[in-house]
Amino acid sequence: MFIDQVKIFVKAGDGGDGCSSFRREKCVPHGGPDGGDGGRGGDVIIEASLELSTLLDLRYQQHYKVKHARHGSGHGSSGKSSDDRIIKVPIGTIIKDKDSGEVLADLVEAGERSIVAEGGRGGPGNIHYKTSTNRAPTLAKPGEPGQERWLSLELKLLADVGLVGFPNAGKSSFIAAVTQARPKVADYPFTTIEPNLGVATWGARRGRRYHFTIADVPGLIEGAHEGKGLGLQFLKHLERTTILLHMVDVSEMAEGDPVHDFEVIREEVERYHPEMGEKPFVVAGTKIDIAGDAQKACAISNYCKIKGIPFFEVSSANTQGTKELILFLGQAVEQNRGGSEKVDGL
Ligand SMILES: Nc1nc2c(ncn2[C@@H]2O[C@H](COP(=O)(O)OP(=O)(O)OP(=O)(O)O)[C@@H](O)[C@H]2O)c(=O)[nH]1
Ligand SMILES: [Mg+2]
Repeated sequence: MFIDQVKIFVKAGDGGDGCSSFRREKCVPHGGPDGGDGGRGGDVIIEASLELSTLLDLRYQQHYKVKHARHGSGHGSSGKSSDDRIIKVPIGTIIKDKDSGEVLADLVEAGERSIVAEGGRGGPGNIHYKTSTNRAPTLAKPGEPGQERWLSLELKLLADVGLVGFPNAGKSSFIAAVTQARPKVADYPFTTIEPNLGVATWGARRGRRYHFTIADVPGLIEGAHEGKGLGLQFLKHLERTTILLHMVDVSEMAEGDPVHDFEVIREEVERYHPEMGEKPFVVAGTKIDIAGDAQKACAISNYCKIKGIPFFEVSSANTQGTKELILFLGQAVEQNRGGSEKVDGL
């Protein structure tokens, strides 16, 4: 199950109390204060991990508490600090304080961490309070409490290219053809019910390979921006993409008119959020291997030419046209990243 929103409660460890005690040894009268400090409470830390793709685990476990640190003791012994608690989340997780709504962190790289609740400091023992005028202080301080709060976590996938199109347009087949991802592909609508990510390798320069990530989300239908179908829930995963790839079925047996199909989806994207409408986009006519007399392909190709929209014909079945499209997308992504060197296609 793909879960992209959860609320969790975090409580860092309380600091241990400082100890008030006096050295007692044979033949050492008035041994002086020897109460040690309390240990430090462990932090609660959230870390982005490549191994996770959903926040599902956090749905099952909602409370994360770190143990109280140990108190200080005699003979100047400090209490043991409690261990930090590390919660792993997928890359692309945005952490907010639930009450204030403040964004605490947006974890965009593997291994990136954020301390979301700080452990309490240990209280000093009476060993620290000896002065020339007070040689036998009884004062020792309690440990500070660990921070606690409710957090809301939201996953917004990080991908360079987002696939949009009607159900059955061939989106998952495309990601399967050009990346290592192996999503389910079938000839019925809404085969994909959760996003898939894949990495496409498109270029090379001086021994370095160039990649970009593609997000395949469930198919859209008319009214998606209002929540029809699975659209709304998943369109947000395309918010952080650089470029959208509209996929339109141009096969002989496709039911719709390709230009109409494209316009419907385009409108859904634009109505979802103005920023999504401003993203650069490309159109791909899919299933070109079974396009028959290519009437549909010509219709959408001419339409794109008039509108000045980049257009590609592809087949995920025999990979016709996929190399050109991947090169185009790779160059667009690289340009967006600020790369200025010439990268050769593979
Ligand atoms: N011949 C041929 N069939 C294709 C091609 N691409 C996809 N198909 C077929 O079209 C059907 C739908 O493909 P999917 O990749 O599942 O389509 P989708 O857009 O991911 O569909 P949803 O997940 O339901 O939104 C499947 O039966 C595929 O085998 C292609 O390039 N050539
Ligand atoms: Mg699919």
